[in-house]
Amino acid sequence: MQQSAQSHGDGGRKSARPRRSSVMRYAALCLPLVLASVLLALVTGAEALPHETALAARGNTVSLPSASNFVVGSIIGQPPTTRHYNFVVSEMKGAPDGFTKTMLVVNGVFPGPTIEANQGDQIVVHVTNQLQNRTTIHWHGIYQNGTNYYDGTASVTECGIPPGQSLTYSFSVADFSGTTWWHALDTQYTDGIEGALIVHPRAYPKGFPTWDEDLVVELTDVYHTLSAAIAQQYVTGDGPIAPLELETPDSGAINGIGQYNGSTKYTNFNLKPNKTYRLRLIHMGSAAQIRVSVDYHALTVIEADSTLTTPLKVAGVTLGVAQRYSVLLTTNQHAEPAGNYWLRAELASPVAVPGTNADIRAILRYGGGSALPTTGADPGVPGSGLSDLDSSKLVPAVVKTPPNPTKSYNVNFTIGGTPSGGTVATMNGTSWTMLKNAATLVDLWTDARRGQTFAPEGPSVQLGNQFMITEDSIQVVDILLINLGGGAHPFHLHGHTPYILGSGPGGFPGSSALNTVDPLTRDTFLVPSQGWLVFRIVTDNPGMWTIHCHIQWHMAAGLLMQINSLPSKSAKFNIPQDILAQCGV
Ligand SMILES: *[C@@H]1O[C@H](CO)[C@@H](O)[C@H](O)[C@H]1NC(C)=O
Ligand SMILES: *[C@@H]1O[C@H](CO)[C@@H](O)[C@H](O)[C@H]1NC(C)=O
Ligand SMILES: *[C@@H]1O[C@H](CO)[C@@H](O)[C@H](O)[C@H]1NC(C)=O
Ligand SMILES: *[C@@H]1O[C@H](CO)[C@@H](O)[C@H](O)[C@H]1NC(C)=O
Ligand SMILES: *[C@@H]1O[C@H](CO)[C@@H](O)[C@H](O)[C@H]1NC(C)=O
Ligand SMILES: *[C@@H]1O[C@H](CO)[C@@H](O)[C@H](O)[C@H]1NC(C)=O
Ligand SMILES: [Cu+2]
Repeated sequence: MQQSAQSHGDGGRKSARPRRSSVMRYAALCLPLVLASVLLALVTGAEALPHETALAARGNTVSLPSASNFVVGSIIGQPPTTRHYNFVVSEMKGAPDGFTKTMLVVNGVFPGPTIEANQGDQIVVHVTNQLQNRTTIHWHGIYQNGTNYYDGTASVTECGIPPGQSLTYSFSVADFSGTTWWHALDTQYTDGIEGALIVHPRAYPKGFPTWDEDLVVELTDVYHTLSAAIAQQYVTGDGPIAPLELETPDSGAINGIGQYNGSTKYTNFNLKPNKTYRLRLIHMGSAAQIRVSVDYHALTVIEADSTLTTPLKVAGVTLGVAQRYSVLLTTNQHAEPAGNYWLRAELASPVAVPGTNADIRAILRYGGGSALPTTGADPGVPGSGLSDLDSSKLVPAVVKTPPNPTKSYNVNFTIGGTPSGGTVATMNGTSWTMLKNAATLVDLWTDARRGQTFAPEGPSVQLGNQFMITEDSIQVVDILLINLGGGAHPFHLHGHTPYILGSGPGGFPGSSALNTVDPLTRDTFLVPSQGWLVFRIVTDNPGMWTIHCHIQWHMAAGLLMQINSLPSKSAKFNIPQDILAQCGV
C-alpha cells in the first residue's frame, strides 16, 4: 500500500389501502407493534495486514478493515465490468472507541468493505445473514431504475433476509456516480453494518479541480447499547432514560476509531507533503450532526451527496446524518512542527450527557514524525477569514434547470412524546410502522398479479400505517415538507436525487422563495426546525420509494412515508424468487 494511505494506530506512538385481501394485516399493524485491536499498521509506510489474517488473529471480535479500504481511485479507467462482493453479516464484539460492545458487522470488520465501481459497472453483492434477526442492505442514493426490489428497504421493497439465508443484490450504476454508502435496515446499521460506496464518473466536467489522492473518511456516532434496545425504549418509554438522552451517542468514530473514557487511539492518515487530497466525508451515523474541520487547513467543497459542485472554500463543514461532502485539502501548512494535524469531528449531540465524548479526532500526518499534534483547542484556519459551509450557497458544477412542476403536495410532520413517556412521529398524521414479513412493493405486485389495483392515484392514501403518494404517470412533483416541531431533520428520498428548491424557518413564504434556476440536487437534506423545505422530482422511476428522516430513532418512531411511482410498470417487475420466498409469497 502506498505510504500516503491511511493506517490505524494508538496515537502514532506505535504506531395499505382500499379493500383487498390483506387489509387485515395492515389494520393489525396499527396496533402498538413496535420494535418492535486494531491493525497496528506502523505509521510510516506500513503494510496493513490482510484482514483475513486479522480475523484469524482476533477470533470473534471486530477488526478494522485494511487501510486500503479507505483509498479509492485505482480502478478508474478500467473497462466496464461486473463487481462481485460477498457480505457475511454477523454479531461480534467490538470496541471502536475502546469500549467493548455487541456489534453487527459485515465480514468481521468495521466500517464494512468499501464498494468501489466505475459508472457503467454492474454491482453484485451476495449477502448472507448470520444474525438472529432479519436484515437487508440498502444502497443509499442509488437509483435502482427498474430494480426497485433491490433497494433493500425492509417492509417496503423486501421482507428482509431471514437468519441463515442469503440474497444477491444486483444493480447497475450506469446512471449514477459519486460518494455514497450502504447500510442495513432500520437501526441495525447503528450497530455497525455499513460501509462506503464510491462510483467514479465516466468523466469530470471540463475545468473541474483535480487531486493527487482520494480517501474515504467515514464518520459516525457510536452507541454502547444495542440499537434494538435503544429503539425499544425510545418508542415505548419503557425504561428510565429520557428520549433525548437515549438519542445522545456515547462517542463517535472516524474510519472505525474514536475516543471515549480517555482512550488515545486515533485513525492516522499518512499523507505526503505538498499534495492535494480529496477527502470523501460520509456521515454514517444515526443521530448527531457532525462538524468536520482540519486544524490550520482550508477545505474546498467539490461534492454534496453525489452532486459535484462549483468549488467553495470553507473552514469546516457540518453533515446531517447520511449526508456526504467531498473536500479538497492541500498538505502545505507549517503550524505544527512535526507536520501532524488534528482532523476534528465534533458531534452536535441532542443533549449533554455526562461521560459522553463529542470531540472525536483523527490525525493527518505529513511531516514524517509520529508525535501527537500539539494543538489544543480548535485553532480554525488562522488569517483565512473563512467561515463554515452554508450549503444553500452550493451550486452544482453542471447546472440542470428543473422542469416545471405538474403536481404539488404538502406533508407536515411532527415528533413528540407519548403519555407513557415514549416517542411517536407522524407524517400528515400517520406514524409509520414496519410491516412484519411483508413489504408494500411485494404486496402491490402480488395484488396486481391477481388483477387488483393497489392504490388510487394521488395523495393521502393511508393503508394502516403506510402513508403514500401514488403517481401512475410521469409527473413533475413538488413536495413541501413542513416541520411542525423544533429540531432540524435530515430527510432522505430513495431512488432519486431531488432538486432542493428552497428551505427556511417559519411558514412557507410562497413560490417566490424557490430557486428554479440552479438549485442543488442531493438525496439527503435538512428540514429546518419549525421550518419548511421544497424538493422536486420526476416520477419516472417505477417502484416504492421512501421519504424518511435518517435519524434512526425518529424513523423507528414513525417518521417515514412512501412514493409509489408508476405502479402499472412495477406490476410488471420480474421480482426475484428469493425475495418473494423470503416474504412467504
Ligand atoms: C433482534 O430483534 C429483537 C426484537 O426486535 C431484539 O429484541 C433483539 O435485540 C434483536 N437482536 C439484535 C442482535 O439486534
Ligand atoms: C473508564 O476507564 C477506567 C480506567 O481504565 C475504567 O476503570 C472504567 O471502568 C472506564 N469506564 C467506562 C464507563 O468505560
Ligand atoms: C512544499 O512546498 C514549499 C513551497 O513551495 C517548499 O518550500 C517545501 O520545501 C515543499 N516541501 C516538500 C517536502 O516538498
Ligand atoms: C398536518 O396534516 C394532518 C393530516 O392531513 C392535518 O390533520 C393537520 O391539521 C396538519 N397540521 C397542520 C398544523 O397543518
Ligand atoms: C397532508 O395534509 C394536508 C393538510 O390536511 C393536506 O392539505 C395535504 O394534501 C396532505 N398531503 C398529502 C400528501 O396527502
Ligand atoms: C428510468 O428508466 C426509464 C426507462 O429507461 C427512463 O425513461 C427514466 O428517465 C429513468 N429514470 C431515471 C431517474 O433515471
Ligand atoms: Cu428526524
